[in-house]
Amino acid sequence: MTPRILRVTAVGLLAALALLLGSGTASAHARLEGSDPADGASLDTAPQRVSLTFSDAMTADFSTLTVVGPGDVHYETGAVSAQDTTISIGLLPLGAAGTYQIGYRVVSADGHPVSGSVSFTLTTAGPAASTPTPTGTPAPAATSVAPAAPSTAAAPATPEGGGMPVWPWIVGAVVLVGGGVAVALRLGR
Ligand SMILES: [Cu+2]
Repeated sequence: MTPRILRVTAVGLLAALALLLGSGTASAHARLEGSDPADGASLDTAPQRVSLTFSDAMTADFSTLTVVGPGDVHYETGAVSAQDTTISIGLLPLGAAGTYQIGYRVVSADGHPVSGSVSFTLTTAGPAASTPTPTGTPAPAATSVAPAAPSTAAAPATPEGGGMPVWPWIVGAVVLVGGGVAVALRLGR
């Protein structure tokens, strides 16, 4: 092996390493880092908007937010808006006191969908609770199945389990062995 080949193999090894290191960070899923209202918060005033902050920059495309209160009533209104790492949606006037669940489904920068929910408690009935609601009619059970999991049919999901390619390791091993041989040859001259 000539020094030129040695140099070429060294570049190859560095490229393989960069690919390995790079794939570790680039394929991280977006993580929920916070919300407003915070998960588990108790509020006596109804918020007019909810927002969620993630570990990655978010886009409104393919992001869905739902806010579901007592009786499986939805309160989200308007479109999801995104700014940097935060997505938010407006709320209709909240109704009964109780638990409200903020459900989200977003797509990570690496294309993987991420979903989950946080919840807050409204301790004082919101403005909408003062409007007369039908009483004495028990709500039919399970009219809406899984309200917190809206589907975005167009989410560009990439198959899970593709994982890290094996070939950079093979390239790296071959290059290491080749480099070792070349160094041994040079030293032996
Ligand atoms: Cu991912």
